[in-house]
Amino acid sequence: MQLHLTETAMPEFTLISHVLCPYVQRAVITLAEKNVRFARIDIDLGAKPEWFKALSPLGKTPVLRVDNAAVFESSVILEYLEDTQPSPLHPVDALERARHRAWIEFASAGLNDIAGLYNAPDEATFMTKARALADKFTWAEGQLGDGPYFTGGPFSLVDAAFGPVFRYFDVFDDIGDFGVFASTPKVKAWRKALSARASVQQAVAIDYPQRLQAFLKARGSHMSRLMR
Ligand SMILES: N[C@@H](CCC(=O)N[C@@H](CS)C(=O)NCC(=O)O)C(=O)O
Repeated sequence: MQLHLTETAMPEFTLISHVLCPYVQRAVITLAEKNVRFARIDIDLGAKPEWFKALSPLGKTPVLRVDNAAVFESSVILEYLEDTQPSPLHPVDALERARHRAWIEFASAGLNDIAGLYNAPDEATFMTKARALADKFTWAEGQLGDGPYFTGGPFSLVDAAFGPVFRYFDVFDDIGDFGVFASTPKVKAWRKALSARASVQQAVAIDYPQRLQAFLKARGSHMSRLMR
């Protein structure tokens, strides 16, 4: 009887997603690290379904449906999962938690720079964005110890947020060396450790690199031209 009650009390999770979205990936990684079962629905953000527009106040992925409620904003989804699911990925100490939340925000700022990089219309703008990213990774370098992860040993939500940031560079590296990691050896090692983590690897489909390449080529940007 007790087991039956526990089972029926489990909420049903559906993650409304997009195949390339890095914010979706951080939620998928967190769900995997916490061993939470969920359904995933990938939508076309270029032609948003009516049901999605009705569900998502900002019209953005990810949205986590929890039974009939919709949780939006990836960092809020991460915090909700941390509050309700096993296998903690935040430190216990309040100040450390605050630091981790701040570095998740920092990862989001890095994602904005990455969008700026692949959308840059000309070389000058492109180089400015590459430098902004190099500066961000220099800041990250100062936070890292001996690794392999952000805090050293245990995988954290900060790692879940940075896995998708680094994944872009697996495709960018085939386009050129933009010097983004030139003076950050610890970040390079962190990137490598995250790319070997099963939850990070499995957050995207097998054809992700080809899909990202097609997306980048179609931007009409400086990076698109470098790809020809
Ligand atoms: N701050 C949001 C950002 C999410 C976001 O920008 N999602 C993009 C896809 S990666 C999106 O849905 N864009 C569609 C749009 O803005 O119309 C979060 O952390 O969840």
